[in-house]
Amino acid sequence: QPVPEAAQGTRGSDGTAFARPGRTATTAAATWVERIADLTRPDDVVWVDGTDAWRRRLVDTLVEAGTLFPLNPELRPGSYLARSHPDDVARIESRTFICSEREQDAGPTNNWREPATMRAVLRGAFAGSMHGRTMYVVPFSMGPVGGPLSRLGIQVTDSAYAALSMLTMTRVGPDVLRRVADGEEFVPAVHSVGMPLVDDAGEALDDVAWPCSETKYVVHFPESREIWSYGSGYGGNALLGKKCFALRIASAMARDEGWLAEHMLLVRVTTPEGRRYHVAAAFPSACGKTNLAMLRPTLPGWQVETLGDDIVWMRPDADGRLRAINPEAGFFGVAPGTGESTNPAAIATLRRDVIFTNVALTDDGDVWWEGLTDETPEHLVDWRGEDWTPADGAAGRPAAHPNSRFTVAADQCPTIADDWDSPEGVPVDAIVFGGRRATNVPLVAQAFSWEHGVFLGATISSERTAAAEGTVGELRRDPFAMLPFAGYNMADHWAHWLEVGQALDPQTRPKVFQVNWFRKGDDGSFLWPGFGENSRVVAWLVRQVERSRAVRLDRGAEPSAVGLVPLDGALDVDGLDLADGALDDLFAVDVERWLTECDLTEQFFDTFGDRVPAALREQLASLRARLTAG
Ligand code: GTP
Ligand code: SPV
Ligand code: MN
Repeated sequence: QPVPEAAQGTRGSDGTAFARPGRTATTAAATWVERIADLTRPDDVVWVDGTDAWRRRLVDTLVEAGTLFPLNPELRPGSYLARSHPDDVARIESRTFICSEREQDAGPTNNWREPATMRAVLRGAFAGSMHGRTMYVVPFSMGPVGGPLSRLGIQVTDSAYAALSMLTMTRVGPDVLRRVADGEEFVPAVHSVGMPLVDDAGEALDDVAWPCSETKYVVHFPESREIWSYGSGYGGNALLGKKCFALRIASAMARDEGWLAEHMLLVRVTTPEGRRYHVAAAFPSACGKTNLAMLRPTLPGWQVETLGDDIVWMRPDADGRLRAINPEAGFFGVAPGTGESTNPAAIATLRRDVIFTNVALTDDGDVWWEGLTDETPEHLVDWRGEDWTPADGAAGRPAAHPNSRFTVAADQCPTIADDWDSPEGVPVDAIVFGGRRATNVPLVAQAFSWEHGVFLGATISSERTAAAEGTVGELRRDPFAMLPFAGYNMADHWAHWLEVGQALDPQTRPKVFQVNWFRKGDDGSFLWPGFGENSRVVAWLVRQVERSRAVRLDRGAEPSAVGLVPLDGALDVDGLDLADGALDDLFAVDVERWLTECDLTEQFFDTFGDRVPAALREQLASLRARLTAG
């Protein structure tokens, strides 16, 4: 198929570049790219079409710049290590903005700026910000190209690392290029590391391996569906298809169009009888999505296949079923804690063709991080590029940054479902909300109703992790695991969930559950072994779905104050080596603590004023009534 006219002159046929979109560049995409180039003044503009030649070219550029270090090809073929600037290691929530026209539409959980004011600030920041650099134009698709739930975006970036990562995390290819050239709608996303290579006097400046700026902005205009990110090269700040588009902008689109964009993993569970169910689960950042997505069941006969590990787009179909796709094409997963015993599927995924960022380097040119192996190497180069020995670890300096990550194609995962990229997606049978809670929240509970399920999602609180700046361990509300990712008022998000529930057939509407792998005993250790053993919980909740559809006729649950919990014996703990009393402790409901939790929930709801749906206030009242009745 010939390249459309509008794309000619913007892209060399050999994949090489040239200065500016040519005279035939008349599409909205080309006009927009030209406008951004006029503002940011890169030395050249190149359209990236995702071919292998492009991948190689970006890798070569990054190796030469010292951004990527090639790993030992015998141990880790096709793989590279990047070390970020030590101040550019995670999402920066304090610099993330939702610039809706009205402040109340961003809501109390988002940083809001008046759009015109923010636009002026951005114009100042981006003016000349790419001077001396190449601007890569990366047209991408979230979701299979042309699929009914899929959307296009274009990221322009002066970071070859971001461009290369986008090739793995999203779909980039000549087909996408053709679509944007044909005038198909796209979300424009501008990214600059904010470190031009020419100063105001026109003098050339030295480049560094990881360019970034002290000043950072991650800005969203939900009404005009635009993204502007400045100053950071790391993860969700810079790979704009991910949190910026697929969650913040997409959640605003989804509100307007009757679908859902969520911070969820997606798996297919097959029972020993061969029946298949699909489970979507929302946990806050670094709370176990990738691990559950790649679960290897310890329960005999059960199978789990991976569909997605971070983001799910879901829409009610014509039959009133909720259909879900994973809009991404790769995993940007947490390295620390990923090992053969915890997540063997991830370890197998990482054998080749991986970009590792901020992990440690071994003396034989391979990677290492805390939790990869039981034994700690005697010598490493740590994530900052400094010599490291176990004594440093003992002194509280981890070899890998706690938010170090791997970037890898989804289809390298041995547990990936054959049809993981089917455009129509899969029907969702169960929705799970989780968090990291040392106390209170039981191992698993089922919501009494869709409304109760929305209440469980709305009231998630979780201990903070290293995925974003902030104090690790501090308990905070993270409703729907979307606190940092909602593109509109969180209370409206709850109302939207209630509404989407109405559009679903009650017979097949997903059952909703809450889980907590992180409850601790008095001695401070986890009560539940987690990881592969989580299959026991997954099996129970799938059986509950079967019971709701009369596939099974036995009883599996009994009511507690906080939800339906497994009847004695219904949760299979055969062969599990639990501490004495651990099972009781995992489900214990401490009424006093829960009533305190209710007070905190009321305070939390009050921050949203009258936008909190009445149904959720009613759920809170019912919870209190159940707690005091018991
Ligand atoms: P993001 O990519 O930040 O959205 O995170 P994620 O939810 O995909 O987190 P991930 O699965 O990478 O888990 C992060 C951390 O949680 C790792 O250190 C894991 O070892 C730990 N973890 C995951 N599952 C379990 C579990 O079942 N039990 C315990 N104790 N830890 C777990
Ligand atoms: C998260 O923080 O939830 C992530 C990593 O998945 S990032 O892409 O940086 O947002
Ligand atoms: Mn995430």
